[in-house]
Amino acid sequence: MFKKILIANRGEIAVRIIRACREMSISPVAVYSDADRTALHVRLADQAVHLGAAPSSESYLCGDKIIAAAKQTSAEAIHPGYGFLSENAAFAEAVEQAGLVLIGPPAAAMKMMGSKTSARRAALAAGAPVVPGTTAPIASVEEAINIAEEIGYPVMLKAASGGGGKGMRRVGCRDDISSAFTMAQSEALASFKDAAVYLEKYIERPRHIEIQLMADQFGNTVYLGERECSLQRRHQKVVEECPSPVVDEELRHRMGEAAVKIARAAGYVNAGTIEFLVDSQKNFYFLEMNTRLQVEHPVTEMVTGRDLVHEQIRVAAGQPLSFSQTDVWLRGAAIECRIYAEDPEHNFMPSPGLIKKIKTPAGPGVRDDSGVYEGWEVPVFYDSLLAKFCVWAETRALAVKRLARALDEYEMSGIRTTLPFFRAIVRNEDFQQGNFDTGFIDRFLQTQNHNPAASAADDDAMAAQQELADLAAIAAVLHSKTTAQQHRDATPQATESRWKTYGRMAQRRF
Ligand code: MV4
Repeated sequence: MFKKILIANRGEIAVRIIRACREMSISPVAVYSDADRTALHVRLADQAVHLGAAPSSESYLCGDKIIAAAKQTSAEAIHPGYGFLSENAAFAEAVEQAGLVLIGPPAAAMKMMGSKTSARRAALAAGAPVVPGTTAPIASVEEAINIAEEIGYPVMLKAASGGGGKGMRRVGCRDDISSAFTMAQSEALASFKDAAVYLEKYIERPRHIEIQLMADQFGNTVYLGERECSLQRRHQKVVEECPSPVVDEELRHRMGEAAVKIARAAGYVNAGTIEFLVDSQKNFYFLEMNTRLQVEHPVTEMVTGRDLVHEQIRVAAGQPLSFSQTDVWLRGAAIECRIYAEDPEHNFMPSPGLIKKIKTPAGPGVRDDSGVYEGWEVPVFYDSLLAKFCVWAETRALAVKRLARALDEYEMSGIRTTLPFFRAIVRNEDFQQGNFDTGFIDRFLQTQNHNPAASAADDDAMAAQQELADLAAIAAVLHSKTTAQQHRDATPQATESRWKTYGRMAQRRF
């Protein structure tokens, strides 16, 4: 087993991996940027190596600096977490070249799944159900029209190098395909430096359900149930759960077997996730594979009782998985809320700053994977995920009750967070019934009296802000000031008071 592991990440996931290291008597090494000198992951590690300036391009994305830090500290392995370099095949190869172990899949599997068209080919070759469409990029508008006629409208144009919703265009009829094709191509080029787009049949109001996999180097590939990830806002997950309210034993078995076949076809080792779209008739279709540990892995851990990070480390060290398929069963239900430093009253604008106070819920069945502490200033440079708050209970209905109770205990002040938004979601009857699809959050926000005109203006502003990533510090401040004013001008009073009601309800009780 490894004696020392370098964690090439920050925030809550770095803390999560440090905890696994401690439990396995492995010494954890942190890395950090200028903005993270006092971050929680740095405080908790045995050693910490400074990488560079605050922007990720100067720090957490610098593969060579990270490999040098591992060598310098005599770490034998690198855990990349999620995001940053976690799905970068060139980094995986460089780690191996340096004589170190990457705690993740082989570079070849990362490459195969990184291209959506080659992932679709792999899934088809494995005999898994795949969304009908092409397995190669589309060369011309004529070709797009011919294929769309064949599979039937509506269709979806997607970036071959994409994922996560960028460069994606729904096309309802033949008249719209030419301009959609041009726009999808230029968006794909701008976002992924690759203009290639392909075509899929559009699945109406799908649910997003994914299968968690673990594979070792001895050919054991095991599925650990599914996660329901349909609750997303702008292609970002906000609530995830295990199991899915719509998946029964039989469907779980079929989806699990399909996922294992795809992983085997890819020569997959370590933790991975197969994403499926599930339609209203419960047909499931392969969408893409994520070749990393995922943000929402804790709900799977709570329901299977398995520690995925322990298993990742074991497998990377050349040991077999500690369990087989027959050892995996699901008990109870777990739900996760992603607590972001964002203001739900103002279209989820980033809200970095000093955390004045934190009170974390406790009691039966709760887990808080946090990367922050009271008195720390949340930097503007990175994803604003502060903590993943999870509950477990014997049934989904009890987990929902427990979530409502625990969210009311949670206090975080000084910055705006998504906590009030979750307090509202958990009181929604359709959520309580498990009755939702990928369009639920948008519809929910509309019923909360959200002002569409104002939010469109915010969206444009947000896109502009992304391009100015290096000026984020200045942009975010100017931005929130101006849009806050816009909102005061444009938003009906009812919206704000609704959110505040949930906040006050929580505060009165404690
Ligand atoms: C789709 C789809 C419908 N049909 N593909 C969005 C993110 C990307 N990973 C895939 N996405 C979708 N692909 C076909 N053929 C609908 C979505 C989609 C979606 C998927 C999962 C979770 C939330 C979503 C929200 C809007 C659209």
